[in-house]
Amino acid sequence: IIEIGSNFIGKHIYHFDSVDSTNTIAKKMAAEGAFDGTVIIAEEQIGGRGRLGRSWISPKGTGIWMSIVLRPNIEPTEAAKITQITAAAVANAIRKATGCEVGIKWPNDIIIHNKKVCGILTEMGAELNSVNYIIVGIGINVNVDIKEFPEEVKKIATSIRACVGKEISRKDIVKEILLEFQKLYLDFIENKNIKKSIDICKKYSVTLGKQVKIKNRDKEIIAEAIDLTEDGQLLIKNESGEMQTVISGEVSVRGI
Ligand code: BT5
Repeated sequence: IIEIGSNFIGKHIYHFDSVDSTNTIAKKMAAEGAFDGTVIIAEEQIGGRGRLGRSWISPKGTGIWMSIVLRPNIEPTEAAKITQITAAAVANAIRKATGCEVGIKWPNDIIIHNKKVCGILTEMGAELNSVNYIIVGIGINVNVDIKEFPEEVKKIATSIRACVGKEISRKDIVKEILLEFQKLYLDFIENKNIKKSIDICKKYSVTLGKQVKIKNRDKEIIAEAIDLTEDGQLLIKNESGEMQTVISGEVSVRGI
């Protein structure tokens, strides 16, 4: 347990050497009654996960691989809001701690110079219409050596070290993320909206105003990304000029 947490998010921090996936550990701990705000951090993940069964490369000692256990009193349909809160918190935190000008690619990527430096994986445990727990997983390439990545990931990934030009303390970044996340998350819990987070997501968005390709299951559409709704959904204008909202899915921004 490392002493970097605040009075709520990160009050209890569990630090592991090597795990399968911090999200899997967090789920298990949540099911066994872990406190709201518990944080799990690992030096290395052997089975780090992305969305839709994809894998997340998590080499030893150089990245931030962590998960936060949350127990909000919300409906399952609201879980996607947590991803937006997290993206806003991580973007703000990396900017503050490193000075790197990160952008947010809706819905779950933090990017630097058009390359992915962080991914977010939100998972949920729910019964009927109530959320039992939400796990938000955050993976950040801090001092990771991207040259060691497989060819297809190397092309799309970057690290904070590559941006700053030197090694950066992972602890400083974790600390900043937990503080930022707590601020934005409490605002959501107390005021029942995510306005502050959405404003940050809009400010740093690399998606808005661009042509995007949206893949959802078998369907694929080309559209223009117009705005984020107050719930954090993407508002798009499709090829026939109609506006519609997208809850989640694969979004590729043309040119990125
Ligand atoms: C994500 O999925 O971006 C969510 C990643 C969440 C990782 C964290 S680490 C702590 C916690 N525990 C876990 O097991 N997971 C969470 P997605 O949007 O599906 O993107 C996955 C894709 O990103 C892969 O298919 C690769 O192309 C690429 N990728 C894999 N590892 C990467 C890395 N380290 N840096 C940048 N891109 C990577």
